[in-house]
Amino acid sequence: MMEDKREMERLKSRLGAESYKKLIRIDNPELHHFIAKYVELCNPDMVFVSTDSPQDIQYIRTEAIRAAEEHELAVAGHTVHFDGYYDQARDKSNTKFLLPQGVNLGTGMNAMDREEGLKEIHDIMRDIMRGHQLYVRFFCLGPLKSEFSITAVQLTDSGYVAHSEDLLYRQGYEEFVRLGQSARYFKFVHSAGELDDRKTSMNIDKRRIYIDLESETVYSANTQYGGNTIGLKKLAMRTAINRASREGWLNEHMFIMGVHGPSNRVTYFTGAFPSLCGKTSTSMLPGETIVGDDIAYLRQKNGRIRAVNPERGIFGIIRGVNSIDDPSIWAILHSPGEIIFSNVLVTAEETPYWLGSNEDPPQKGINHSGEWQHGKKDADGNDITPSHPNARFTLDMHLLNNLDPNIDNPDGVVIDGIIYGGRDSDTKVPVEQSFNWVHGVITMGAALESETTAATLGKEGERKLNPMSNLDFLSIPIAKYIENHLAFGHITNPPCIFSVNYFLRDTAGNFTNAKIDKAAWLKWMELRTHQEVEAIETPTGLIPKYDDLKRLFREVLNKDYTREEYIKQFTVRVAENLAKLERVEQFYRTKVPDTPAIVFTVFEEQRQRLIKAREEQGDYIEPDTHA
Ligand code: SPV
Ligand code: MN
Repeated sequence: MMEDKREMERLKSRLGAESYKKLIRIDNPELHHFIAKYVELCNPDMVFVSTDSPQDIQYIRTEAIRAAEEHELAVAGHTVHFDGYYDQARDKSNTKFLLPQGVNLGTGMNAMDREEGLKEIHDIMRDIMRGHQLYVRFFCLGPLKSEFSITAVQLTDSGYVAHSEDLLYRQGYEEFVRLGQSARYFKFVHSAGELDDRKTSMNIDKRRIYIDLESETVYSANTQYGGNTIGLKKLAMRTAINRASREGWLNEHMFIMGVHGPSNRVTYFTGAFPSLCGKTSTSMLPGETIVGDDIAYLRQKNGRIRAVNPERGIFGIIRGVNSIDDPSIWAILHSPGEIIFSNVLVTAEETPYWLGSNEDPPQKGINHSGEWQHGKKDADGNDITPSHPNARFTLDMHLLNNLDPNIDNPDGVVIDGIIYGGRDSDTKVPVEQSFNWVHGVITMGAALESETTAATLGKEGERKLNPMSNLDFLSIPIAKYIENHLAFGHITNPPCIFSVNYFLRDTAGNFTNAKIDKAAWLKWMELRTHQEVEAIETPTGLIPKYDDLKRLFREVLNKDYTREEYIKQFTVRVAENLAKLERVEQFYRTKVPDTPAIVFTVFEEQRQRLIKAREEQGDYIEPDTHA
């Protein structure tokens, strides 16, 4: 691409000598043009190009505070940020793919005509940064100098977004300099838009998140909530899933963790869980090591699957973090270090308080609704909770003491186990292994259901199908996505696939497990990947033997695990499993054109196994009685 001289002159005058010099160290005319285009369109008062130097990083953090998008708290390094009262979560209805004529992602995908969408978002973004400073930042999704990784440029007029990304992503300026014109980067343009006196986005009616797959560019306007604005998180998921599908790898909504087995062996697992189903807390279990809590890039290499975490930080749900269930994360959240709290309550002592913490709830403070006191109601007459249920903490994982040493390994880690988990009160046993890759992909991944919680809009306890917990982010048709998964296992050593369910209840409605029991399930799965424990074959998969769990509960949790608990938890509930099959199959038959035929074959085989078992043993089959 020829550099347009006049455009570059204009850009130089907008950026100022120093930022301009930083930018042109990157030899990439297309990138220069992209930045010039959005500086002219969005028209910020100032532009700051960051090279990731300590001074530049410090500048962004200071500016976020100076512009009152963040406020300092009592503990050194802690700040708080508030999103607007109606801007507290991912806005699914205004998040759309811009698709050219003739491209269709299938039912359930929110999409619109590309030309129309580009015009609309460019109209919305004209002069949108007037009065603001624009930050230009470069990142690398995944370890530096790795074939997994993707470079990305973020334009944002929010110091909070630019600062959050600093904690969550690997610095990429030098990577852009190194790659020059060969960089194949994602582009993100974000503006919080006009701000009110609390520095939150005002024009929520013009909130838009538009994804242009063709140019791998995402536009986000009139919003601040991280899931809508932090380009490298859920916005990059959309562009990366599409790119991955074209290139033959997978981008999953999965944690990556090292499970520590006998004799210092470390076995790596990924795990996909919908929001609020225990994903972060599993990846942070004491005694194990974390590579990532949210997103994984997976590639086949020499007959194995390897994975990297495109992120390096955590944007985690803070609700429910307490000193008893999560002592390590609790300690970090109360120690000096760089942490951004969002949408928590700030007390008179300038400390954060959140729902489900085991401190006494304050009677007043400042929260996402402004000045708050106990009993405050919103415009619709609803009680305002002290902190928002989706309040978050943002930190760099290097603050954790259980960070896995392979976090920055450019070759990733070898994955031996994949876990699918959902919130399921009445059907699936707490842990189960699939018979093989195809059975696991289809009956555990593609059939992943989860019950909605109070934290999401809509009726509580309603079951929703969420294939691989990735449905919200798919940028390819569901059938194609399932096909890609099936093909991905065609290697010498595919990982074992497991399902877990931390939420199974007994007939009286009580949970059959303690939260922390997942520590034992993980150790069992670790042993299974090395074929070091036997399993019992049931119609739906392979479950643990009592004696193995008894030993593991003693070793891992110092708990006495009774045969009664085991039977309650691992009894196969035939009718419920048949009903689940029915629901899931119905979904694929009616909503997913071109579902691979094997999906229905595998469902049918499972159904026949369940029916046969019921004829022989009844509706509830205790674990020790399988034929
Ligand atoms: C999730 O909801 O799955 C998250 C937070 O990880 S968000 O960034 O909003 O997607
Ligand atoms: Mn997530």
